[in-house]
Amino acid sequence: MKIGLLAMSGIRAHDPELLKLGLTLPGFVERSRQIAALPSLGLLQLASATPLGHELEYFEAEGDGLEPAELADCDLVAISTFSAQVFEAYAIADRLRARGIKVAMGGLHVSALSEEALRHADYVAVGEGEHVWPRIVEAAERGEPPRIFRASDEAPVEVARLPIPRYDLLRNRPYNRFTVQTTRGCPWRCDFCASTVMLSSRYRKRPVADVVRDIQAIRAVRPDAFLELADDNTFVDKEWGLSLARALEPLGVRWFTETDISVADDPELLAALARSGCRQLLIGLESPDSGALEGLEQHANFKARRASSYADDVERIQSYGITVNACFVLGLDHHDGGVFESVRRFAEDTGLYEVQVTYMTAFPGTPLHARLHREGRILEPGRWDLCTLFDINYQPCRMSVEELRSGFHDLTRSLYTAQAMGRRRERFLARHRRRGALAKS
Ligand code: B12
Repeated sequence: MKIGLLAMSGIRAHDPELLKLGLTLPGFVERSRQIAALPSLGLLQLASATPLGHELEYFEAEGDGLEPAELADCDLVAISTFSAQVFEAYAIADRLRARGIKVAMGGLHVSALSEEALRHADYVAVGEGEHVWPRIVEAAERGEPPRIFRASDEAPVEVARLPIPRYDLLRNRPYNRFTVQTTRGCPWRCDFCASTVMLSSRYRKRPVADVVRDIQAIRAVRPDAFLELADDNTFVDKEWGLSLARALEPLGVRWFTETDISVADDPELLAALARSGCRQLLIGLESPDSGALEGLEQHANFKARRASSYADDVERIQSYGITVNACFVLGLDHHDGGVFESVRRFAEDTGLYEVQVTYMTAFPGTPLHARLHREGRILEPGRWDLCTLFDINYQPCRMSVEELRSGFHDLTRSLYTAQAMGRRRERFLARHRRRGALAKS
């Protein structure tokens, strides 16, 4: 069969005022442009798990939600879904099926809402795809009727034995940033998290040698690639993190990842990360004050417990020359109108190199969605296209929707001006220089 792998890339947001703001604010646009250009690792991973004897091709959906015309030659098309683009994905699937092409869907959104997806796809995968995908390919070959395939019905996916994602399928495409996965899952249980904890509850690390092998495969396609680790929380195990950093150091790569604030506790790891080419750590602080974080992480109240040292932790990480991209979630249940100023002040006072603000978002399948739904606070149920992190689809507790929106717009305006960014970056550089001088003396 000819199998098409269809990625839905790009960034989604609907709020017209925010979009207009985004066009004029350099910081906002800079990061969006960079990350919009990432290929789908999930599909490349499936490609490497495809039974032999099939022809594979990687496609990107067009910016306007249309499918490339070449998909018409495929017998089976695999589509990877996030909530924000799922209606575009369903529309593409409907059109492909009308032409007699079989469609398989997987990914975070349809893993949470498989019955919904089965109205649009022949085969729907729930959970990690490596073991269900070969079954789907066989089902398509045999022309079997539509059904749901669950990872939980197969042997668990051993991350210690993942084959190299088929980065080679991207050879003729203009990507310069690539994703590599080093861990899956996260030990924490933040009520809003719609990331890989939705696919498997266990936290798993890959062998460092396999990560290096995957990076070599990327460099065979693009020697100067910038690497983004597609992890939720890379440095839960500091010892393993140290071995990863040491293995990356001789490769001379530049890279970025997501982790939690406890990375600040380990100076040896921070020094090794700096030497290994780690340019930035994205860390979900969520709110500058512990009160608003109470109960948000449901396993050990991790974030509320750490909040009092957030500022020192950020300073320490950045002093190693590693920039922090701190993420704040606006509109948590304890947030009132004062939160915008406290985020602005935190960013300014700590000299955060990068800051990301998003709205609290109820993704399907999360504890947050279940709770807001129970409380009748979802404004337009089923509007998954609003799950962009930049659109509001719930009734906040201590603000009106309008207060949340206008406070967010004002905060965006003040955080991403060239002056504000310049001040934060200057502070980061000064702190880093000071540390360098101390180290020399
Ligand atoms: C890289 C990334 C992106 C890239 C995606 C590139 C691409 N073309 O796919 C870019 C930068 C474009 C992106 C954009 C967005 N993203 Co993003 N992104 C990520 C990130 C960091 C890693 C995803 C990843 O590569 N995972 C690793 C792979 C191996 O896992 P996977 O994709 O889940 O695939 C496995 C299974 O799901 C399954 N599978 C997947 N697809 C299929 C298909 C079939 C047929 C089968 C059988 C199986 C299968 O098998 C795979 C292997 O096990 C995650 C956060 C994280 N740390 O996970 C956020 C994340 C996925 N993004 C998120 C969001 C919200 C967005 C945006 C909406 C942001 C915005 N406002 O624009 C947009 C959505 C744009 C869009 N097109 O839909 C959310 C999604 C939540 C949700 N449930 O929908 C996440 C979880 C982050 C978060 N804040 O919680 N993102």
